[in-house]
Amino acid sequence: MSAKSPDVDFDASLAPEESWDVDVVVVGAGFAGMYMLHRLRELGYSVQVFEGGTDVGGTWYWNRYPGARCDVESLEYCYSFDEELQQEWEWTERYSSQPEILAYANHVADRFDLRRDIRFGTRVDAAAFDEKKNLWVVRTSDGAQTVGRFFVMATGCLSSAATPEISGREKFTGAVVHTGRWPQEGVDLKGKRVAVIGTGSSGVQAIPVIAEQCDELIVFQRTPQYSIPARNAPLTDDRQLDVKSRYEEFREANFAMPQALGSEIPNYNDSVHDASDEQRRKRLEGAWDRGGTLFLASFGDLLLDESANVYAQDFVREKIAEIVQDPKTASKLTPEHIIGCKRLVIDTDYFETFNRSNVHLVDVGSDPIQRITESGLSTLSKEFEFDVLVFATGFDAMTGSILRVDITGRDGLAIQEKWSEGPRTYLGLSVPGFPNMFTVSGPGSPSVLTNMIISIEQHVEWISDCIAWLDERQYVTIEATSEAEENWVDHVNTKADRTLFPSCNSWYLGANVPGKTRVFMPLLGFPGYVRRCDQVAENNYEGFVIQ
Ligand code: N01
Repeated sequence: MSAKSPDVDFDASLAPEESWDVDVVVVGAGFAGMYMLHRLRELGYSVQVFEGGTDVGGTWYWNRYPGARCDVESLEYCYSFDEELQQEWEWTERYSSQPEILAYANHVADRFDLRRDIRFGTRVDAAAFDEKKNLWVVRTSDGAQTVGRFFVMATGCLSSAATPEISGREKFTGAVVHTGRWPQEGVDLKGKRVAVIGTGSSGVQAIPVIAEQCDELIVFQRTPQYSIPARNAPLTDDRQLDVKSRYEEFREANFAMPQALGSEIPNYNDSVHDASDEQRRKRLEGAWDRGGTLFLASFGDLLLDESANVYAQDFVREKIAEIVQDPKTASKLTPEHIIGCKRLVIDTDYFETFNRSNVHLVDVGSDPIQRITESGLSTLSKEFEFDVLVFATGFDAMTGSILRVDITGRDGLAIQEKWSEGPRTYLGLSVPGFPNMFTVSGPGSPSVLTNMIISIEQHVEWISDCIAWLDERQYVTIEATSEAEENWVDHVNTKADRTLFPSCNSWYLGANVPGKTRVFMPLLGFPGYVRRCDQVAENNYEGFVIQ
């Protein structure tokens, strides 16, 4: 196996003999780290959480760009573990805005007194497993070292912002921001010429709001995007009271859904091929009018069969042509790829924004960006000038925030080496060679294909129950076997290969990061996954070596 990562300049033998600072070291104080801390504390464990930001919230702390909003409905995108918490918090809109979600995260931190065990403004740089003492030694950006029996990466799936290497970036004299690292103090766009590179979910949400704030907006689009109206609206008291009167039942129904959400939105299993033109149109129009990501649940085979998918593609293409007034702009905005294989985007007035006179669309798919200049950027054929450059270019998803920590397991094995051919886990929770380390919503788990908060809760509860189970029996280590990992990776791939998901360049596959191995990282299907995790625990953690 590989040698230790060259960046690790400390070694785990620095761990004091048979003593540790805390039971569990947790990395990240987003929704995963916060609940991990709370649950472990309830079980009587000592925990130290490290967080690079200055406060809680994780992805919602960093993604403060104009228009940032959740694409899961607010009554679902919140913790379910505490009945009083879910009753007392009042959501104001169908889909919550970033400020409201961040306020909720702060409320949770206050309510459960979480901050006293979180060291903010502190990144974990490295972590190494001491095989003799069975302890994790964790080194942080403040130069300190913390020793724990267990090590949990609660670092989020979309936390490592990706900025493309474009030559000349350092020459640009205006402001440069990334949507995933938006400054806390905001960016004054009034009277400015703004450029946005990227039209994924972040770009699609930001563009309409930026267009209203700035003088002139240039959108540099490499791949056109399918987007469905969100139909965001104020949340009525009636709806909120209704759900709160039966929250448990509402949650149970959502847990049973493939994505752990949307139980009250029609999900159909029939084939689009069996519907008449009129039926098809009616169903898709209904989903378009209702809004939201479950547009693709209008028929059972839209994500399984390319010839079925075409109906949904054509439907959205027609909508774009209806909304966008200038036919040339409409044509540039019209996607050709399979709908849904890149994550489906939901928007508020995205296509409508291109009817504004201060918004210009540049197709950098056909006329690629060459370099950034002092005053803007140049494509192959043209120069553009602007004052603010916004990168809405996404994330090194699912693995980026794990791989940027120098994690060293048994025999000096570095996680970067272990995952050099793509991430490999057992259950998305555990990696052979890295005993007593867990990943919350790691690659190989349903994570980004579900309501993340619900997936996080399931992982946190599984991990904390596992730690308690080990301690009750006085076991010291747990480690996934290579055989279990092999079977699990096959299982994840087999499920993905039955669908259209692997058929285009998406961040699900790591295709957005140059040089990243192309592997479909999340697992499809929440209920089956939960059953499997429960079964593993019931069978005394089968697939793991326990000592
Ligand atoms: O990132 P993305 P995102 N030159 O990777 C383009 C979640 N999220 O931050 O498609 C020019 O989707 C790239 O072009 P292409 C959600 O899960 C949720 O928008 O690679 N363009 C693409 O257009 C989402 O899926 C919400 O050709 C370049 C864009 O940048 C995930 O986060 C809101 C380029 C990146 O799109 C990521 O979304 C926001 C280059 N060199 C985010 N490099 C909610 O609604 C990249 N691009 C909850």
